[in-house]
Amino acid sequence: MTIQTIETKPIDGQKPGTSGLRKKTAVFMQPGYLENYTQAIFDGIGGIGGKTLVVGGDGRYFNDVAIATILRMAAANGAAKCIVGQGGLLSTPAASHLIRKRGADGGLILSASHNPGGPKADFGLKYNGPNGGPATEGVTAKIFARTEEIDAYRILDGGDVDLDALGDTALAGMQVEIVDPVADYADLMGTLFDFDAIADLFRGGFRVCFDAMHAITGPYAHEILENRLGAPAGTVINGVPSPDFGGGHPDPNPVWAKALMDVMYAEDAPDFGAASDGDGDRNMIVGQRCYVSPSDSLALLADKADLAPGYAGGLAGVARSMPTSAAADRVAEAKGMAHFETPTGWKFFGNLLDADKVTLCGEESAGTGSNHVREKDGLWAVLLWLNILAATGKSVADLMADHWATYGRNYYSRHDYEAVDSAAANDLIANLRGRLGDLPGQTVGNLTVSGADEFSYDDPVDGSTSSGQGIRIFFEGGGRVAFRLSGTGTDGATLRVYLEQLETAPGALGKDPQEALAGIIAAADALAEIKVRTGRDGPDVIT
Ligand code: VG1
Ligand code: CO
Repeated sequence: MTIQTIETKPIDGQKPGTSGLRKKTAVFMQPGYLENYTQAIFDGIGGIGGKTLVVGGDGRYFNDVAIATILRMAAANGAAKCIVGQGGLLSTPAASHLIRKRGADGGLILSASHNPGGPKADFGLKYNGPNGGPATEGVTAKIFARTEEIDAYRILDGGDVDLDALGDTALAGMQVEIVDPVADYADLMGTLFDFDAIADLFRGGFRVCFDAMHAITGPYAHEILENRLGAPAGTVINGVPSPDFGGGHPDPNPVWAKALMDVMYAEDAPDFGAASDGDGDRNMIVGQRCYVSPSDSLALLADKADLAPGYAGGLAGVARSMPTSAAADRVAEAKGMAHFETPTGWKFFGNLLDADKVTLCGEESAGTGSNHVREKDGLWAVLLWLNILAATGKSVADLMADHWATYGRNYYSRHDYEAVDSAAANDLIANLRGRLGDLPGQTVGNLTVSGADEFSYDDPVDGSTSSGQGIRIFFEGGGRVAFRLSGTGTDGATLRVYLEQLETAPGALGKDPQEALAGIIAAADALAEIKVRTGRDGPDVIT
C-alpha cells in the first residue's frame, strides 16, 4: 500500500451546520466529496499525525463505505490509531464516551441523526474533540475555511479493514482496534443508575415499550433493558438497525413515533414508553396516555436527578438551549442552582460541562444529557426516568401533575415549516430583525409585546460570542415566541417557530398545549406573516 496525494478543488457548500455537515447521501457519494471534507477536518484540527481517533456511525446507508475511506485517509495522514465500533457502529453518546474513556484526540461520527437514511435520503459527518463533544464554533470555522482552499487529500491506494472482526489489526502504519460498540457504554450507565431498583421494577410487572426506530439504539437497548435489567423480551421494538431505518424517519416525536404514541394511548398501554433517534442521542418520553414534552422532561429530571446514584450529590447547574422552555429555569431558581441559556446545538454545552458549571443540559428537540459524556444521550434519559419512577413509585402522569402543581406549567409547542423557499425564509427572519426595536409595547390580538431581540450568546468560559441565534419576542404574562431557521435540513429552509406560555393557575394546568397556546400561535403568525411569506396554511410538523 502506498500513500497517494490526490489533487482536488474546493467544493461549494461544505459548511458544517448545527451538528456537522449534512447533505443528501448522493451528494456525499460524489467522487471526492467525503475525501475533501475529511481532509479539511484533519487539516482544520492541525493535522492528525500520531493521534488516536474514534470512528463510528449510526449504520445508515454508506456508513461502511465511508468508514473504509476515512480509515485509509487517517492512515495516509499519519494517525497512530483508530478505534472503531464493530460493524462501523457507534451511537453518538457511545462515541463521546469512548473518546473520553480512551483519552483519544477526537472522533469522527458518521450520522445525519434524526434525518432519514438511504440512497435518496441524508448522510452526515461530524468531528468531536478530545472532550468527546461536538467541535466548537472556532474549530468548525477552521474546518470550513480549509474546505474553501483545499487542493489535495491523502489516501492509501488500497487496504481494507474487516469491521466485523473484534480486536487489533493494522492499516499500513496505523493501528486499528475494533471494539464492541455497546459494552463500555452499558457499563457507564451501570455506574450512574440504580440498576437493582430498576430491575425490581421490571420484576414487579412494570411494562416498558422502547422504540429504537430501526436505528442505532437497538443493540444498546437490548443489552441494557433486556439483558442487564431483565425487562421481558419484546420490550425493545424495531431493535435491529437498518441502513434506511426501515424506510422510516427516526425522529422520536409524537409525529414520527406515532406507532409508539398509539401503543401508549391505548386502553392496555404499558407503564412507560420511550424512543430514540437515528444516532441515539435523542429521546421521547411518554407515560400511560401522558406525553412529556422534552422541555418538561428536562425540568423534571433537573428536579429529581438526585434520586439516581450518579447525581446523589446534587447538580452544579442546568443549561438549556434558547428555544427550550423556561421550565428548567424555574426548577433551578427554586433550588438555588445556576442556569444558562445557550444557542441551539450541543456544542454550546461543552464548555459549561467541562468547567463544571452545569451537570444537566437539554434541548426542546428531544435532547437531554449530563456531564457523563459531551453529547445528548437518549438511553441515558430513559434510564434516569426509570430510576426516578422506581425511586418514587409514582406514574409518569402523577410526576408531571405534581411538577406542574409545584412549579407551574410552561405550555410549549414547536411548529415546523419544512422545505420552504430559502429566500422567503430568510426574508421572513430579516423582516422580523428589522422591526425588533418597534415591537415592544405593540399589542397583537390580546397580547402585548414586552420585549424583542435577536439572541446572542457570550460563552462565560471562553469569552466567545455567537450572534444571530434566533429571534425572541416576549409577551406580558409569561408568553414567548422564538423563530429560527434549521441548521440540519437538506431541502430548502426549515422555519422553526417555538411557542411558550407560562401558566400557574392551579385549575388551568391540564389543557391541550395547542389550545393553551392559541393566542401565541395567532400572534406569531401576525408578527411574522408566516402564512403569507411561506405560502403555507399551517406547519408541516407540530411537536
Ligand atoms: C436540530 C435541533 C437541535 C439539535 C440539532 C442536532 O437542529 O433543533 O436542537 O441540537 O438538530 O440534533 P436545527 O438546526 O435543525 O434546529 V441531532 O439528534 O439531529 O444531532
Ligand atoms: Co441525533
